[in-house]
Amino acid sequence: MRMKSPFTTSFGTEWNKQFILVEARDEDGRSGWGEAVAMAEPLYNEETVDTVWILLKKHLLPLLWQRELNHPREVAGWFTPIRRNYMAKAAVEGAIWDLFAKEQGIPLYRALGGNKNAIDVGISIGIQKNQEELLAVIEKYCNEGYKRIKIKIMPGWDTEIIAAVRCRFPDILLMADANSAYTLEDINRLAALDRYQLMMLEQPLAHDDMIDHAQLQQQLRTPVCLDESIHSVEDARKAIELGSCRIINIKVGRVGGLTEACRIHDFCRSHNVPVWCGGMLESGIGRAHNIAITTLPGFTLPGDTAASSRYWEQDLILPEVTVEQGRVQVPEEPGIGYEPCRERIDYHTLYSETFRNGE
Ligand code: OSB
Ligand code: MG
Repeated sequence: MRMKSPFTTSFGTEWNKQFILVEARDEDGRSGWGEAVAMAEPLYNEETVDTVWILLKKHLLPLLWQRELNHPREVAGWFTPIRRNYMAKAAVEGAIWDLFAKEQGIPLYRALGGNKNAIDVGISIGIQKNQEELLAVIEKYCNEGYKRIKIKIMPGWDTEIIAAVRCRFPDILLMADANSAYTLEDINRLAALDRYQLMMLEQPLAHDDMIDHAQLQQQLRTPVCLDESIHSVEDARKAIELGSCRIINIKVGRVGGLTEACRIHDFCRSHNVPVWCGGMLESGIGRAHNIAITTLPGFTLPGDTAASSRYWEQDLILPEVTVEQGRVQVPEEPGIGYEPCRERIDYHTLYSETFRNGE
């Protein structure tokens, strides 16, 4: 799916989003849907659209056929012997969670233990051509009501940009995401950001690091938030114990699914660490899952779940996700609560394959 505008981060630019959807069907003809958020290139993490396909076909789906499934929470355990490949696991598990909620006749957010009828959302803004364009884009999204502005930073697009944004918008909730573009050698440059009242600085250091982040956090007043470094509740525990961050970004795909996302939420909540839901430029299907998980009470900070129209001319779900005054209403229909549109999905589908229990 072509995005309305390119999205640039410290690791690259995304124009055409390629992704895999998983549809889980039961004997009664109901469907549950999941989205694999891995990108075409292994730049955010090591997974790609191609690796997800192989994992699904050769390793994950065969595990599902081996036992009788009673509850979606069992799936994560069955997948545990398979190392990493979190986004592939999450896509299958998400489809099963949606199907389960539909079979129970309850919204997915209720099945997960959520309790909000609306969620606060912010927006993530990619690196722009120049400062003026960034300021214009921020103004537009502030006017649309988004509750928090996140800007992407990298060496050469950081201190001066943040200073300019802060000068122009003194009161907005503002944060910056570096997607691992810095090292501890940049510590003075990063510490200089303390004067701009950022809500947090997201994943400044290496994608797989917690040690250097702990050292950085010790020297920053600004809270560090980990994104790429967190794949499990064990990772969250270690990060909190080490002091590597004060906030955690939970992405359902990055942690292997909704069950693990709930566990991380529970752990952080009991340790008074605020969490929020990140995004991966999802279609409406992944977006619906993000909305559901954000209804858990520990998601106290606005996430990156923006409106469908921020990304797509036409999303894959009906109705599309809309944002009013920085809030998304949580649907009460069973499952993800948005209807995947077969016609639109078929239009974009390059390849599909059906796998049946027993084959
Ligand atoms: O680091 O949060 C990130 C998009 C792609 C890959 C990584 C990230 C992002 C975003 C965009 O920040 C979030 C969204 O609007 O979906
Ligand atoms: Mg991030």
